[in-house]
Amino acid sequence: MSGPDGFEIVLDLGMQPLSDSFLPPGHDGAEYTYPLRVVRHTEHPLVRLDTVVPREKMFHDEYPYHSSTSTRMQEHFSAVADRFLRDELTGDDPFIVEIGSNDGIMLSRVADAGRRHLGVDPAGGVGDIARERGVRVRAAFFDEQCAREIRAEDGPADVVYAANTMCHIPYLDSILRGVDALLTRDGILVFEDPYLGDIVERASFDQIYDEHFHFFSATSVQHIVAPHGFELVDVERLGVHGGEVRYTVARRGARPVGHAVAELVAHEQAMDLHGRATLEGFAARVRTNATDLVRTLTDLRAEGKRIAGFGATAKSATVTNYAGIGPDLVPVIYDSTPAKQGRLSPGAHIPIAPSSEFRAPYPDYTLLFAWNHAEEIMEQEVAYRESGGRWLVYVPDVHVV
Ligand code: DWN
Ligand code: SAH
Repeated sequence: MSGPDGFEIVLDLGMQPLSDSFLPPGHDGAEYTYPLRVVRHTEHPLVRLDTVVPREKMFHDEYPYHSSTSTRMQEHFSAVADRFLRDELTGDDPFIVEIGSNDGIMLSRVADAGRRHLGVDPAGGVGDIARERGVRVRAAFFDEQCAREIRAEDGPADVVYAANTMCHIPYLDSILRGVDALLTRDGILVFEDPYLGDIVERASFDQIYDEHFHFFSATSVQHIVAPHGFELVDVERLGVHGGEVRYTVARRGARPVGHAVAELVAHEQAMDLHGRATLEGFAARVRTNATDLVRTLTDLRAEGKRIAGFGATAKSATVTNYAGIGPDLVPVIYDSTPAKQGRLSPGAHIPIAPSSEFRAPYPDYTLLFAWNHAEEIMEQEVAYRESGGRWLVYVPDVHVV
């Protein structure tokens, strides 16, 4: 199957709604949809979506994802901030810019330490929360133009950081020109995103949705940054969000390249991560996984079991709409985010209820859409397991916990 220039389709997940577009109750009008297809480049190590959804449709003032809903993620980002404060923001009046600062989960720590910073995020609602936490925010899409404006107003940055945002941005050349304009001579660009190697190994196909445009690897990041005079100098595998990698990029020659880079590139070569056969094997597992999930839910319903979902994640839009899971199989999804509660999930129209309502009488089985926060959620909801309730997870395959 052919895709955009030089790309071929490896997985077609059909027409999909916007993953973070929760609908008002009773909504029965049309929803914006786009074809969700994963493509690989036939010559270069690049795996991405083939269709660009206009950025304003996804990221706007009502963007409902609040990063700080997870305490584990708060800890994760406090540690990130502490590391920057210790290792990078040490010179005379250092400056850090974060792309996709959301509700200030990382920068609030930098603000507390009194260091010069700027968060850039087009989502006004979460931006206001960040401001309340003392974070300086610019409501904008970061791109070359925005970077040049920041440079003119604030001077060069020692660090440009982005978590779960770089992979959301189709226009990476503009971003990298902007980073080039913004960074000091030995400044660094650090970004962390879901790792293609983990997605393939775990068949975590719900990482594929409108907002996740690129599926990065060490090899692909090397390829993407090189034309801009940058090189990948460090990689770290992270356990958060189901498996991510943190990439550190510097101007070519400005910093020593760590051993971890060659090791991860070798791992990707050994698994032929970008190869057609590998990605087609992944696509086959995804289809099996979705079929198994629907069969399991259908069987449980036929036995009269009560089912619910937990975590109205962006990821769950792909699972429900690709597998065909609606309120008949999962009548409700519990979630702690006020902006999602009382609304309907995109496409599948499953009602979202506050997670405080997840209590006795409990459902018999709960489909954990937020499987990446399994430990945190299962700890919080320990009474559910104790009362005989069971968690149902679909990554890396369908199983009961
Ligand atoms: O990349 C992205 C990541 C960082 O966040 C964005 N494109 C959108 C979003 O993706 P997601 O919605 O799949 O992220 P999460 O972090 O898996 O979402 C967890 C959901 O579960 C949130 O809606 C909050 C909810 N939750 C809850 O109800 N109780 C989460 C926790 C930890 C809880 O205890
Ligand atoms: N960094 C946070 C938020 C991730 S969600 C975390 O890891 O939890 C992705 C965020 O990127 C959203 O808040 C979205 O509004 C923002 N975003 C998307 N495109 C952007 C761009 N071009 N510039 C800045 N922020 C962007």
